[in-house]
Parts: sequence; C-alpha cells; structure tokens
Amino acid sequence: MKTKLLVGLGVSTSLLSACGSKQQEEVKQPNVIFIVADDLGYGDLSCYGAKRVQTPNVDRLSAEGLRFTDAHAVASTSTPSRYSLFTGHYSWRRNDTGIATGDAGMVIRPEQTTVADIFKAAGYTTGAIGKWHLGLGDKAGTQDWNGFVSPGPQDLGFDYSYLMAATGDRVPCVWMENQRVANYDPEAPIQVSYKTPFPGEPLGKDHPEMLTKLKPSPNHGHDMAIVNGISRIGYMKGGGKALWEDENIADTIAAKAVQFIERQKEKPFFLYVGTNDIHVPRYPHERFRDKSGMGYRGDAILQFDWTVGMIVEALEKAGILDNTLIVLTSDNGPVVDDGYADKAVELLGDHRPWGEFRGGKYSNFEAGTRVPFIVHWPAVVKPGISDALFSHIDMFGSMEKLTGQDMGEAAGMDSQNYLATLTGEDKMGRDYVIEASGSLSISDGEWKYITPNKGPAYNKLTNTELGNSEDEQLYNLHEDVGEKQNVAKKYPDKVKEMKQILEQEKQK
Ligand code: NG6
Ligand code: CA
Repeated sequence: MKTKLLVGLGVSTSLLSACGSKQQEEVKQPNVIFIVADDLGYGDLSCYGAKRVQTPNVDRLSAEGLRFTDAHAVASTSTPSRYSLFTGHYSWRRNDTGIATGDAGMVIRPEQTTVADIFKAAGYTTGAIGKWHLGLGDKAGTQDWNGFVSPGPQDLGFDYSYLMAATGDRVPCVWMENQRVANYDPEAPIQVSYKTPFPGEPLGKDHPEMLTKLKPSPNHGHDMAIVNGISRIGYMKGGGKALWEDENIADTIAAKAVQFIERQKEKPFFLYVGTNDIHVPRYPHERFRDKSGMGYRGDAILQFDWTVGMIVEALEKAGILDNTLIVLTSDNGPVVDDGYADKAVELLGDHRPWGEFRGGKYSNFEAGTRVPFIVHWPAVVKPGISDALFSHIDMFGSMEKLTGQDMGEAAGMDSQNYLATLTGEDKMGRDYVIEASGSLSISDGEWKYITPNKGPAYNKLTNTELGNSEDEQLYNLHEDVGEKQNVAKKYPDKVKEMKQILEQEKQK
C-alpha cells in the first residue's frame, strides 16, 4: 500500500527534500523500529570504539546511518527511561516511575498517550516485543497471571505484544503474549509475590546446590525464586512449560521480531524491540557462550549484535530496509557486576563499557545516560556522525512530526520535534538535556550541572560512582569529559543559569 506523505500534513519539506529526486514522487510512509538494548554502554560497541568485542551488525547500521555522540536516555535505569521514551513525559515528574517489580501495575496509565498511539493514529500496525519493565495490570500484586492481565500494552497503542513483564532477574519468568502467559501450562498455575515466599518452593539463598547456571554475587540479593538453575528477585510458583529458558531469550525475541516484520511488511508498521541483552542474569545461548573472551557480559553483547543482524536481514528479505527508520539505543548506561557471579569483572580487562565517561548505570555522571544512539534510514538519512545534543524525550514529538500527527497539548508534554536532528539535517539538536538519576542533572553539551543530593557517592556492590554530592556540581564536558574537576565555585553564573532552567522545567 502506498500512502502519500504530503507537505501540509505536518511532514517537513526538508524531510522530503532529503529524498532528493523522490521529492515530487509519492513517498511511502517509513516503517519504524526502536531497538532498545538493556544496560549496553556507550563503549560496548565497536562502532563506538570498543576493541575487544566486535559488533559487525550494529557497525553496519552505524556505517550506513547516523551515529550520535551526545544522545541521552532520560534516566539511568530501565523503568523511568522507557517511560519517558514512550510517553514524552519526564519520569521525574512522578514519584512512582522507579525500577518496577515484576508484579507492578502498569506505570504508564491507559489514558496516557504513547509513541505507539501516534503510529496507530497514522494507520500503522504496532508491536512491542521483548523487555517491557513498565508494569502490567492495574495495581501491584493484583494480577491473575493465569488469565488476561489488564490494562496492558493494548491500552497504550500496541496491536501486538510479546513481552517479559519486568526483567530477566525478576519473576514471573514467563512470556506474556497479548497480555496472557504464552504457552500457558494449565498443569502449573502461576502465583507471584514480592512479599512472601510460597511454602515448599526452594529459594536460592537456602539451596545454592540448585543454582546450576549462575550464582548471585555476594550480598547482591537475587536469591529468591529459582527458575532454570538461576535464582531471581521475587517469589514465584508454577509456570511449568511456560517458563522461559534464559539461553533462549534472545532467540525468542529475534524470532518474534522477524515474524512481526514478515507479517506486516506490506503496510507501515512500528515495532519496539527491547532486548534482554545485556542485562543480568547474563546467560547467552551456547553459540555465544565463551566467544567474546570477556565472559557472559561480552558474549551477551555478541548475542545482542546477532539479534540486530536478524532484524536487518528480515527487513532486507522483505525488501523494506531502505524505507525503514531504525533507531538503536540503550535504556541506560553500563554496569559490570549487577548481581550475578558471571566473571564480568574478572574478564573485563581493558574494555571500557562506559567509554571515556564517568559513572555508569544508576549514576548522575555522564555514563549513566549518555547512550549509544544510531539512526538508520537509507532512503533519507545520509551516513555520518552527529554530535548534536539529543534526548530520548524527543522521540515522541519527532514521531508526531514524522507521521504528521498531533496528539494534543497534554500528550508528550516534555517532548519536542527534533526530526531534523534525527535525520542529520540539524547538527545542533537540543539546547539542553535533563536527566534523572539520584538527582536531576542538566547539560547543554558543554556544561553539566548536577543538583545537590544526600545519596551515597558510591555504590560498592556495582562499583559505580553515583555522582551524588551535597555540593553543587558543575563540569565542563569540553575540557573535562571525565567530570573530574567540579568548577561550580569558579562559575557561579553558569550554576545559576542552569539551576534556573531546571526550576522552570520543574514548574511546567
Ligand atoms: C536492581 C538490581 C539489579 C537490576 C536493577 C534493574 C539488586 C541488588 N539489583 O535493583 O540487578 O535488576 O535493579 O535494572 O537487586 S534495570 O536496568 O532493569 O533498571
Ligand atoms: Ca537497563
């Protein structure tokens, strides 16, 4: 089906002119895929400078597309980061967008408007596959996992969903297909609790001999329900044949994504693919195990790269790669030991998951939210590198522009249209980005200000400098990309200016 993208429907003239000779022709609505990796650091991909691990499939997207050097997630953990990516609302405006449990109610409320709603309004078919971590059902702990769990992604504009409710390390360890447990096993009804263990169900903390695949790192939790020889966060009973096997998670996600593409190739679609890689527990398929020389963390990067390759191959086979806008990014920065003894620390060597930045996942410092970000759309986007300042918050406004939709004032209230930045026409991007970790931070690309905070400066368990300090912090990223010299006292006017912007944003 050919749909006209017309000037006047809200599609930028510059976007059409970027199509060169196609300007006067009908331009088919592009398919759009968000590939969101989990905990993948700025320095974890070879196109971003990694040496010890090679990611040829991602590198291809980078070489043929636009690779951003200053793109940011809104938060340094998954739930708030994805919340903002999908809604165009800052997660820090609410106090209930922190890391969700596996039995959390849906964090995005059904009445909110998401990126998927934009595409639906534009006539697209929409899908969500892989890691969700935005809650399902109405209220925490009230879901009946043996029936239809509602509200869910279908209330947020997704026609199809195949998701893990939370994370690999949180129960329930089953796939939810269109809000019901996939491959449901009536012989093994499912119960989930984040409060009390189920009598007779062995726990990781009492049965280390049952932890045949991975053991938790000392003092790092992850010692409750045992599923597939790995203990998790939370208690669970049942599941039977529906329980996932960790070594097959990436294969499942890739297969479902490929299937979605094959089925939808005739008409425009929007697909969100949240990979489980490279989040813990890292237990890649044996095809990848011990292949990176960096342990399962490195192997999971290879597995992520393979997943990207499968998606690209499916698009190529369907003949739609040229007019598919792929955005590849990560939900937050990297962490090496996030709770399982997978040798990630021991085998890291000189690999720097955080690139040249300070901090990592959970941190206010740059590595918390400065994430890989690659845009691939051969029909429109010319290959290159963009140093423009960009934030996930603007995916909402940019997708409104792309599809010519206006979802109203309240929808995506913090999001603006930066489509020209995404396509590479605009080299500057945002005036500033705001990120939420322990504190609110703001960066204009050169200066970065971190609000004073009473939180700990250092997380011993994950070996992360969190960037919390009771002092005001100001860094000049042009001169001091590693945020070593706090120059707040030297530049009080700059501090004042940045605080003022933050205050204005908070008042909105
Ligand atoms: C933390 C977990 C960590 C990870 C994280 C969520 C502990 C000690 N740590 O609470 O392992 O699951 O939550 O990560 O339990 S995220 O990328 O999904 O936000
Ligand atoms: Ca994450």
